[in-house]
Amino acid sequence: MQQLPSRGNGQRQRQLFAVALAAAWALLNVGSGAIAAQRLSRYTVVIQGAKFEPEVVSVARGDEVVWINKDPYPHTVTAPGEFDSHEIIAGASWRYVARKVGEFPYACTLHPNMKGTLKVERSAPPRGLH
Ligand SMILES: [Cu+2]
Repeated sequence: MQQLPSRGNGQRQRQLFAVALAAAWALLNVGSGAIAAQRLSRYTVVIQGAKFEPEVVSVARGDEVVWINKDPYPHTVTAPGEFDSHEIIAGASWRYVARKVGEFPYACTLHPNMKGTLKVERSAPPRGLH
């Protein structure tokens, strides 16, 4: 009689273990999915107050950079000979896929004091260090 409850507990523990295993497996799958999704990243540069924020952005080759103009007037993102957004009107954005490795200083042709730098590295920088 006294052994029955303990046998019941053992079964319950095995069930809990199975549930824990399933949960761990689900977490692992979610984790690897997140890592795969991070392989190509999207970076955002906000244009506000006639400034690029952040001024310097470091990405990996293949990453996408989006400049969002939050000013009520147009700007450009122009690295002569490399890339040129042309006029990004108020509230609009411009997407660029960084395919070429290097360091690209750029400016706004409408406001030459507005400067930024796009750094494109061969491989992804270690996560959490930027
Ligand atoms: Cu500008």
